[in-house]
Amino acid sequence: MEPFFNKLDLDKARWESYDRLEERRVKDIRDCFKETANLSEQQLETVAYQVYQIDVKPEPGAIQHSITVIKPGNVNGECHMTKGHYHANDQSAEIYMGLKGDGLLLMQKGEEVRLVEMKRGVVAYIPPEWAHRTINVGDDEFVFMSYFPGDAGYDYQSFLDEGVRTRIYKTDTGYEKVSD
Ligand code: S6P
Ligand code: ZN
Repeated sequence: MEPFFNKLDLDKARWESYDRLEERRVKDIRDCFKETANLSEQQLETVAYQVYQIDVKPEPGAIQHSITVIKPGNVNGECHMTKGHYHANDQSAEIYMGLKGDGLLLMQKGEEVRLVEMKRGVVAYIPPEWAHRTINVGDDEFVFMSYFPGDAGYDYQSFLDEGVRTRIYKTDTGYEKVSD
């Protein structure tokens, strides 16, 4: 393949161009939240997050890179978050870099949980075999960039089946962690 580049607008925390935009609405990720009874149609249609993807072939040795934007908001108090996943190729690590806003990176491996506050400039390393999810705990959008192996893949079901050990709720002064 040919070398290529894309420009990152550091002020807007967005690519200037990208190949694909994936949007997930609350209705697409409702199983991630603890309490989902009585959600309005408007809330179900709300966009929780977007992934701006640069397409690279999903091959060993390649490096995928994308920008995720989590919109501010909550579902019955629980902050907007990504679905979260293990990598299907469980030997794949990943790097996240905070670009804008206030987020948390939650990593989980069996009973163990780690949380990293992902402000602008924080670079976090997700080792192989740790599930990972990001959460917007601020009042503005939370944006981060990810770099991961071409053949990492996604295993959403294992994380969903295992269940999350820590839930993050909005408070007047920030957020609180609740063990599940
Ligand atoms: C991919 C990487 C991110 C997420 C994105 C959305 O390995 O971790 O690009 O795909 O943040 O999260 P999720 O859990 O819906 O894929
Ligand atoms: Zn990942």
